Amino acid sequence: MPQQKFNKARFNAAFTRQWQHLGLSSAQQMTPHQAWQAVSAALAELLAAQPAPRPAQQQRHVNYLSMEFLIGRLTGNNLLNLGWYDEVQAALAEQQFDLTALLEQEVDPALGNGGLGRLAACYMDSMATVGQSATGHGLNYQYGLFRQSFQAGQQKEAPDDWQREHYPWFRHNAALDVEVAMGGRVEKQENGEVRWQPGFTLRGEAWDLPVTGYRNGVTLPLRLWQAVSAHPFDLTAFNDGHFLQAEQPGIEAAKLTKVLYPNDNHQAGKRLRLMQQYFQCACAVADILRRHHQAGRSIHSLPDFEVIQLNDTHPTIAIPEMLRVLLDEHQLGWDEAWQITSRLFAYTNHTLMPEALERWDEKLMRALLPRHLLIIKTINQRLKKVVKQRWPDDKAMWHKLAVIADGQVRMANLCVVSGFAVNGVAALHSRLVVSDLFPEYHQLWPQKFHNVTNGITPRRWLKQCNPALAGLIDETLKTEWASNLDALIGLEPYADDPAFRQRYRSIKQQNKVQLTDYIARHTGIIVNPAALFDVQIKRLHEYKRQHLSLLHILYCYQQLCNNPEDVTFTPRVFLFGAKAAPGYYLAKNIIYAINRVAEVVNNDPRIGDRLKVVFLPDYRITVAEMMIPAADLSEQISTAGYEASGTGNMKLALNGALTIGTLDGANVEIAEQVGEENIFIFGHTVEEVKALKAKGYNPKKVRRQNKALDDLLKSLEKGKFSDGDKHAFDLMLESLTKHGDPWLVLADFQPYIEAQQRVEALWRDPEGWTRAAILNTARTGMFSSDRSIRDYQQRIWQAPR
Ligand code: GL7
Repeated sequence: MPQQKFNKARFNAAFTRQWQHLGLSSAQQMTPHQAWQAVSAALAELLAAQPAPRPAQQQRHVNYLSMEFLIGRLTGNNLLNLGWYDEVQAALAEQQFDLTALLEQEVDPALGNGGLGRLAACYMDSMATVGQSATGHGLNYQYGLFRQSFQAGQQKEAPDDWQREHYPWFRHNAALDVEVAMGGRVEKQENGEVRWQPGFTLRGEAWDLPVTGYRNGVTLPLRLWQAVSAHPFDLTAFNDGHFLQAEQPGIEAAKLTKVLYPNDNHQAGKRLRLMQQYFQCACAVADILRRHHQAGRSIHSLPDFEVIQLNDTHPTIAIPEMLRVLLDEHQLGWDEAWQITSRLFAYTNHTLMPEALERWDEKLMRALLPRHLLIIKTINQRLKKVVKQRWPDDKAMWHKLAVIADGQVRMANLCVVSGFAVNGVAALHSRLVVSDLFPEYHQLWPQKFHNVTNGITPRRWLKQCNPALAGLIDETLKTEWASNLDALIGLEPYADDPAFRQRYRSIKQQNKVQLTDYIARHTGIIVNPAALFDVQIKRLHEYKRQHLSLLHILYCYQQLCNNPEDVTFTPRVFLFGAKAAPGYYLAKNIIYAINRVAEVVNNDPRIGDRLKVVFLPDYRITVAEMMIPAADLSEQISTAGYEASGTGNMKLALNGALTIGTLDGANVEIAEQVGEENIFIFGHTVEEVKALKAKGYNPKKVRRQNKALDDLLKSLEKGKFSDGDKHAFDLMLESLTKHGDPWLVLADFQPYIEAQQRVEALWRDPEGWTRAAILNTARTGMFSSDRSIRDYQQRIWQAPR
């Protein structure tokens, strides 16, 4: 489809209507925020004319189900994708508005926690860009991920009311509203059939955001479902005089999509969360079937036209919901319904960590979704036959593979058993999904298992966030690389061109100066933009090991304290951005420790600007967009085997930060791409981690044998960074020593320090460093999410034959 041309007259007319609606007599009377809204609403109106693509021959429509879409600010991104930025800027300048300043008015829609939610957003962008017919289905949370601030070094959380009701990009289409039932019980009828008598119903409203493809005229809907009461006012209760109760259902319904659960890689197991999951799935399934019926197609052909991609197990309940509709509403027999369902669903696994693999209490599920539980039981009984046939008399095996066991419903098992495809998110991770998580399922159905390595959209994560570098690439390659990231390989020869290196380096420098200003404004800390910017940005989690970096900071500090005149010391700024789940106390203790150490280091007059530690508060997409282009070093230091992929690692490498990392997740593939001389790999491998644990890992012994490490830990234990408080960092320190150091922080300490010394050696050679940085940009084209989407198309989404 050709990209619509920007129509200035239509834009101006739409913009004018916006301020007229406000009852103003001129555009200039708007506040900056109102002006941003007016621009966005005017653009949304122009976009509404852009049609969604039809599926190509043999292409299925993709329904991407995710409880999180961490989209970030939309207005600037849509302008860039449409190619209208300059024209809109000029049109607004005629009315004395500065577009760049207006775009700063937008609050991030933070409808996700971290990597998993951001991945869903990148995939929407790429599906639109490659012209894949698709709908994203998520939830329209009133409160996104909490806002973070620090008080005396401790994380404080505040609600994130992002004002969804005034968000100008939304379109509510009342024709798409659906009713969702929950609770109640199932009754056996005389003919033996079961009937679900739900306890209450809600209404789901479809709020669509437009996802624009890159200059191809495509817009896809990101459909965020919002719960409202189906029967806002109970008249009988009102007439009975129960005034307050009369409004009760409305209050309950609105609660449902009030807030995003702030956990990342961890299941909370709350009733309201299960309600959210089911609500989203029921809305999505109804919507998919509505479209299918409207196209005049038979229910049996559903999997020929539609595929449902489950982003983790959070939307698994869509599987029994689909079966329920087919069985109870379409009156199909089990085999027919199963035949349809089992060709529809594909599941992406994003983690191996047991605490993140969802299990729902059977009792809770019975209370909320009694009919669905019965359906899951039927799936389980049928599975039992298959397992018994393959492994006769092996009770342990059945216990392992069952969908329901020990009073719990195992959602990942349900996905593998009922879906036609399962994929991991990086090569190493997909291998571990087969070998460690589902080896027996793999024996039963090897053809179901795939890998699709994650990706990132080069539009937001290079073109938009790093315009200077994007400009240099444009000028050098003279080709459209933003929708063909493999073209970056054309930069390779320039790594040896001193003039190009000079320009590349000065762009990085400018980006660092900009970040330096931001840091000063938001934290008051003055950092030296010539220092090495060492960046770790991701959720705060023990397995990601921000505390390993903290030990390195202490190591550097010690070095300087011992030898304040050391002229060979590499000046560094350690930059962190991370939120901890509010109930994850150990993670919050790590934040506190970093902040307290920062306080001491940053204010030590002997140190000056050679060492600074900055924890930027409220890390979110907008902050990432500023930090990534300014990073020199990318910290990807998780315990091997635990970071399924990572995507920040890709964004940083693409923008010319060198990675220091373990052989974990997509780091492995980044190393393959950029070459081992352009990355700093260290630490125990997956096999070594397993072997060490098997033989009995003793962190105390590691500590005893490493004096420097012992000294650093002692300085924390003795209160050197906490005004003498010896217990300030107990949670963190006890995990490292008393509780066996489950993430092998101490085991990887020495290799990490040595890798950091290799970093410093290269940093002392600016030409060599820049060369490596350029090669990182040139060789990370495969991490475009366009490539990931094409992999999904070829490996998973093909219409069944
Ligand atoms: C995650 C993984 O931890 C992360 O490594 C991966 O990049 C991301 C997207 O696939 O998914 N899994 C998970 O549960 N969360 C993630 O970010 C929250």
